[in-house]
Amino acid sequence: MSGIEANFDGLVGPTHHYAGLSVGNEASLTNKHQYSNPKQAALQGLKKMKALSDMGFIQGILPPQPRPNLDILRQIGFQGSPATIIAEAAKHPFLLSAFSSASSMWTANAATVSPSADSLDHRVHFTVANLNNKLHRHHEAAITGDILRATFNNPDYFAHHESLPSHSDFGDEGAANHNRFCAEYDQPGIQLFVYGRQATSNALQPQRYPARQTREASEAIARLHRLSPENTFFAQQNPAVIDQGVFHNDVIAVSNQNVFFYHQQAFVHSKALFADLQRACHRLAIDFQGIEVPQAAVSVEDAVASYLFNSQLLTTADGEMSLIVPEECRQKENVWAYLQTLVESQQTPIRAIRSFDLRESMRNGGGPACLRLRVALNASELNAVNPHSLMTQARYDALVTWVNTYYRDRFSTQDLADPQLIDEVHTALDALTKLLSLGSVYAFQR
Ligand code: SUG
Repeated sequence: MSGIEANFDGLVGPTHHYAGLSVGNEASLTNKHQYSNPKQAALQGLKKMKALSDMGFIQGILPPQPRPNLDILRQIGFQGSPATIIAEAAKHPFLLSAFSSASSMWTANAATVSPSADSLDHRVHFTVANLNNKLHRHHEAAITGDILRATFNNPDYFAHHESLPSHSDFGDEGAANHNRFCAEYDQPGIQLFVYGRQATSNALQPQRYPARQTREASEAIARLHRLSPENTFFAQQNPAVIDQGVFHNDVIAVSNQNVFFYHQQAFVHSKALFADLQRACHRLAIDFQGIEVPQAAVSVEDAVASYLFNSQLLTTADGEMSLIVPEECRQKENVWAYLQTLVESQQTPIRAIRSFDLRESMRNGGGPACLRLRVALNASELNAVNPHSLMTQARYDALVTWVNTYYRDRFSTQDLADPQLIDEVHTALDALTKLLSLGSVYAFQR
């Protein structure tokens, strides 16, 4: 085996709801206060995981986090029994929503991961994202770290780093702003970190929406992961596209092995960037191939509405590539026409398109690529992963039963005040950690 890329998807949590918490994320703001369906959301995610596993890919599962987060509600002064804390917090709906968000489902933001082939110490490195740009996401970091340590639990192979200092100058959103190019997954590659702004310079920044990732954060991760400077690049996302709703780079670009699929307006200084990448890839015998989607074919607005680039670009057993896109791409005529032409042209390795209905997650701005954390592994590293975190037919069946047992099928922000909810969530998560053999990863279990 020449190394694989596993996808670890976040299982949607039982409190999945639409609260309009993410300024800069158009879908989150548009769907504020709509009813959600947590059961359907979780089942849609599981269906994608199972389909990829059936296609022969290694598919992992990362569990949701306990919500509402009582610890943080206590930290901001709510006191008493869980029921009292929730009743008091419900008088501040924004706070209760933020600390009940199921946002950890988008595991592309859980951490940045560097494969062992790129690291000086030959271990797979994980740095948990601090997500400090959003109140409802910054409290994911600690539990995400515990979950990753329980899933990749062998220090001979896996190095886990705490999240970066929780200050906006070190804003870090994880793998959603990180790309890697390689010939084979277990061979040295080129890592490309994409940032939205440089904290030490006001020169180029979006005006309307926040730039969540800083260059300083990306540089810190490259140091922590012990990457070789000559194989590591930092590029700025075009601030104009952030202002149009591209809040993470994975909303406008996706990479796999030697291929980079991106929008014409994705980056500043594109020409220089691509010349650098070409040169560096050539040095490592990577046949770099950029597929630039012109604005004339798919506008940034259409890219944001369809989530064309929030797709998963995967190498199939025959060495060709498939693009896993959200159903919304099929519904946008010009996007779907572009994809048909791309495949039919046979000019690129992309030979098949598969669409998935992920509507529940999409309505909060989370497409196929947001839901997964990529981890490139060699055979020994894959062996060291908690085997119960990997998708099989039996695990899929057990997880579907688990969702059907514990999840509600209609949920609004009002339901967050329900005093039963927290027990319901804890009972569900306790059963889940047994199913995934993760041990007591949650504080409420210890
Ligand atoms: O951080 N939405 C998430 C979506 C994350 C998508 N991830 C990637 N692109 N990788 C976010 O904006 C919405 C929550 C709400 O409004 O209820 C939210 O957090």
